[in-house]
Amino acid sequence: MTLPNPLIPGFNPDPSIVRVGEDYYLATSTFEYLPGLPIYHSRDLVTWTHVANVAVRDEQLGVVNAPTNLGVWAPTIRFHDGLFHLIVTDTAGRGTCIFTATDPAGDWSDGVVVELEGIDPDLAWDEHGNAYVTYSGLVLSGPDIGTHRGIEQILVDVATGQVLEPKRSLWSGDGGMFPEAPHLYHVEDTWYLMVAEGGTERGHSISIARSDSPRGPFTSCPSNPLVTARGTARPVQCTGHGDLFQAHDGEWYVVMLGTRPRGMVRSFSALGRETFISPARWTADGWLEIDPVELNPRASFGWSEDFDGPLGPEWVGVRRRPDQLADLDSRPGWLTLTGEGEGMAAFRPVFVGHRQQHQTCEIRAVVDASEGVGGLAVRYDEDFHYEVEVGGGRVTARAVVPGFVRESSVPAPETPITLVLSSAPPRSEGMGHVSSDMVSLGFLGTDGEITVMEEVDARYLSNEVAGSFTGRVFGVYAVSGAVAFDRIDYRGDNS
Ligand code: 6LW
Repeated sequence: MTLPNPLIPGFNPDPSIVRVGEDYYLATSTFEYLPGLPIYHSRDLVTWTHVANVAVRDEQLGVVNAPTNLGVWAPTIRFHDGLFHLIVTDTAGRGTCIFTATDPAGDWSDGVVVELEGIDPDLAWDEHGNAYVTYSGLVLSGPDIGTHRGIEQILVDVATGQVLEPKRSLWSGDGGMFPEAPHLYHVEDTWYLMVAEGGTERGHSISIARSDSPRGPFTSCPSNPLVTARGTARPVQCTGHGDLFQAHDGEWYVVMLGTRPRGMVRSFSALGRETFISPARWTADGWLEIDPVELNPRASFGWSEDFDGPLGPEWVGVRRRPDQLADLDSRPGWLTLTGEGEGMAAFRPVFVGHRQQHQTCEIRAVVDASEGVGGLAVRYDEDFHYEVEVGGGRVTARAVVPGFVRESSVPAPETPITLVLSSAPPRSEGMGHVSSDMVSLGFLGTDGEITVMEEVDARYLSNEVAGSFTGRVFGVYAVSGAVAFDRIDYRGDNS
């Protein structure tokens, strides 16, 4: 495996990929974050650029009131008849929608709704142009909420979203719980149905079946599961929710989600579910093989944002887009956020964030809070967040998990002030460390040295504890008044 793995670090679960010529486009889930549905682009599978987001307008998604964990789940991106299609479930808003674009790096349509009761919709066409939506029949509302009806399929008119025939049930894996993430592939004369089963946690796996028809009946592969990390000590766990594609050199791969838990046996995944890749191949008897996922982290990298121009597509907000919050004009070269009276516990915080991409990293933010209160935070959701805040001439370090707040405060040395938030493995003692990492909260003193105010066990900001389907997002926020940020510097090691 010469490709970097994670392929796309940071919370990027439920990946779907499509190749057109030598261009690869990949989309992942975004839940309650906006803009929704990132589009990553590559021409070599190594370098990936976040080129756009599908949902950049209010009317495209109903995420503004989405509870944590809901929102936008599991897209499928495909190309047909000269048009890119992305089908996805807006679980607490519009339901299942099909968005289209002529250029995935450009504007996407407002989306048409497909009436179905389920998640993880796939889109595939047969040689007659019939469009099949194959999905996981999880009931998300009403008296049957939580019922799992297995893998189901309908025929749709992709232009209108109209369902053209009653749903049918298909093969739903080999008995694992939560058969999900179905994808249909037509390879030579055979139709393959690939699914995830076992649940997206440590029991996750990928299975496949085949048929002469996209409608089935499907025969299960005797060597299922094709990939799983369950019961292993592999550094990449929870592998599943895969999408198969053929590279322009003819090689086959599967992108899928995985986690990189750290700590002793229990171990905790700070970054959430990330996008991984693994080579695949067809066997002589017409089945697929997928290699176990190998960890191959990129070399250390960092970046700086000086707010001298528009924010890039990688910046996210919570149930609101950054462009609805960020003022880049009042003080050129600075990002000004205006607080609304609540901090990071708000359902819709005044927060502009970025996915944490490394297990070990340091983030610095230069802040002028002379006219307000605000700071630098890392969040899992509104109940699990750690932050270092400045206002009223004082710096406050705060760690919040349900039912507990740890906080300390000291006079602020100067204005503007450089706030520092870092994540590092705990110092190993005895049998090594139980937690994933320690988060340090502090600021740069006038002597250029970092004053660490609090060093907090951060296992609680993980998808094993916080429970969110997302991952750590750090960023800057305002509580009250106008808070100006001159720059953010991010540095991660090769973790
Ligand atoms: C996704 C589904 C899943 O739609 O979680 O647990 C959902 N499995 O495949 C969100 O990632």
